Amino acid sequence: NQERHWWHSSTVYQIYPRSFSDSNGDGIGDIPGMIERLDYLEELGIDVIWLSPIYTSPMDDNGYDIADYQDIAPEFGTLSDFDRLVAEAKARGIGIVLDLVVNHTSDEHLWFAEACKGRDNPFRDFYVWRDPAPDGGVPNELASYFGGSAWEFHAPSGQYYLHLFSRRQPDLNWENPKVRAEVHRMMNWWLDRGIAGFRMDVIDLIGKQVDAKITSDGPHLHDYLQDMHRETLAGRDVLTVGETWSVTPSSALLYSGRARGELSMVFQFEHVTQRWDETYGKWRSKPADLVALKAVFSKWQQALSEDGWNSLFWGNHDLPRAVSRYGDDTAFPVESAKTLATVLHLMKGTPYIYQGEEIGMTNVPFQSIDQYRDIETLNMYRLQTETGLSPEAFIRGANENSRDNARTPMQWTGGAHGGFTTGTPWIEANPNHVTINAEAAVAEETSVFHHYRRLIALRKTHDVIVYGHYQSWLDQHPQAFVYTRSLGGERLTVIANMSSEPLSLELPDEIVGEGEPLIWTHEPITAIGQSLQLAPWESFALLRR
Ligand code: TEU
Ligand code: CA
Repeated sequence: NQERHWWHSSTVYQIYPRSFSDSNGDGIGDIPGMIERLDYLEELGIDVIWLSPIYTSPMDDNGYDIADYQDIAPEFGTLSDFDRLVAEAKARGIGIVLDLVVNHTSDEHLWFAEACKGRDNPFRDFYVWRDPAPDGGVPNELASYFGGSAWEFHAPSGQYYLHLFSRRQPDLNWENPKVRAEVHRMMNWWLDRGIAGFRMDVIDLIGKQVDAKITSDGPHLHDYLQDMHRETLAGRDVLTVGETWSVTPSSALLYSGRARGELSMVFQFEHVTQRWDETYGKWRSKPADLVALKAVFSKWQQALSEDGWNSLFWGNHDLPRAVSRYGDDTAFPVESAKTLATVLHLMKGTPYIYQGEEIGMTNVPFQSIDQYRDIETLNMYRLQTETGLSPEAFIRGANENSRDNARTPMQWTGGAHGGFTTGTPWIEANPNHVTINAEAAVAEETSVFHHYRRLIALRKTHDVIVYGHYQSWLDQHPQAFVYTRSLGGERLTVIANMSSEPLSLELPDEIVGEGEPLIWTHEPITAIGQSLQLAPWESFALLRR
C-alpha cells in the first residue's frame, strides 16, 4: 500500500573517483575513465551512480573539502566531461547522483578566504567563530572526528573557527539564512544540469548548536531539510540519501517519511558501529556476532515497513571491504561475497554497491604507515602512537578498518596496478588483483559479479523483493540468516549459511515447501524440507506463488 518511486526498485553503485579508472596515466581516476567503464556498469545492471565528490578541492580529504561547488577538480576533468558523463550514463538508463558536502567547505573556498579577512567581513558569519575561553584556550571541548580539538585558532582575527573534520574543513554556519540560500542555489544549478539526486554528507550535523555542544540532530535540523526540499527538490523526481550516523528508527521516519518532504532515505550505521570498541572505536574491532547483526537488520526492516525507506549497504569509501569485514576473505572469498549480497539485496530498501564489492575486492595487506594515504588514518596514527601504541598494533587495526581499505584502485585486470592506470597509482593496488579483477569476473559465469548482476535484475522483475513484507526466522541461530518476504500471494524465502562451517538446519513448518529457485550460490534449490544441509556460505532464495 506504499506510494511507488523509481528508486525503490533501483540499485545504486558508488564510485570513488580517485580510485576508479585513470584515463590519462597520472595515477588518479577521472571522469573520462568513468565514461570508459559505463558499459561494464550497464552490464552489471545498476540504475544510479553515486559519485563521491568531483568538485574543485585541495584534496585534504580527497574532495570532501570543496573549494568551488560549481566546478570540477582538474585532476578529474572538466564540466564538459561531466556533462558527457551524465549524457552517456543516461543513454544507458543510469542516473548520476552527486555528493552534497555542505556541513563544511575547504579552507580554500572563497567564502572562507573572505571570512578570514576580519570580523566585519560579510562572509564572516558563513562559518562558526567563537572567542577564546577566558584562559585563551579553545571555546569548549568539542572534538574533531579526525582527532584533536574541533577548534582552530585564527590569530589575525583573534577567534577560533569550528571544524568537525580536518582543520582544512571549516564548518558552515547553517543558522545563517544566506548560507542556506547559497546551498539551495548551488543545488538547483546541478539539478538543472540533469543529475538524478544527491547523497548528503554528514547531513545530520548541519543543525549543530556548538555552545550547547550539540553536533548531530540539532533542534532545527529537520526545518533546514524541509526548507531545502521546498527550495530545490520539490517537484523533481530525484533520489536523495542522507548520511546520518546518529539516526534512530524513529528519526529515520522524520527524514524519510512520505509526508515529511525531506529525503528519500538515509544511511544508518548500526551494523557498522556494533563492531567497534567502546573506547578505541573503529581502531579496535569486536568479533562478528550474527545474532546481533540480524537483530539490527530486522529492527530497521520493521521500523520502516509502513513508512520511510531503508538503504542497504555493507560498505562505502569510509568502511572496510564487505567480504573482509562480514565474510571470509581467506577460505571462502567467492561464496561469502555472494551470500553477503544475497541477504542484503533481498531485503526491503535500496541497495548500494561500493565499487569493487561486485567482484569481491578485499581489504589491503599494507605493512607500513607510508602506504596509507587517508587523513583520518594518518592523524590517528600520530595521536595513538604518541600515546604509546606500537606502530604494529596500529597497523593491525588499520588493516581491519582504515578507510584506505576501500580506496585502493579498482581491480580491472590482472595486469600492472590492476589495469587502473598506466602510470603510478596515488595509492598502491591490492596485490590480489592478479586473481580478483573485473575482467576475470565478467568472463566467469559463476563469479561474484554475475551473482550481483542476477540480484539486481531480480529486483526489477519481482515486486515481492521491492515491496514484500519482511519477516525474520531463527533469530537466535548463530550461523543461519533466514527471512521471508511476502506480497499478495507470493512468498520469497531467503536462507543463508553465514559461516565457514557446514550447517544442518532444522526449519519451522512455515518455511517448508516447494517453489521456483530465484538465486543460489551452489545449486538451485526447488524444495525446502524440514531439515536442510548447507555448505559453508551457501545461500539461496525460493519463490512460492
Ligand atoms: O563521513 C563522515 C564521517 O563521520 C566519517 O568520517 C566517519 O566518521 C569515519 O569515516 C568513520 O571512521 C563523511 C564522508 O563519507 C567522509 O569521507 C568524509 O571524510 C567526512 O564526511 C567529511 O566530509
Ligand atoms: Ca587521471
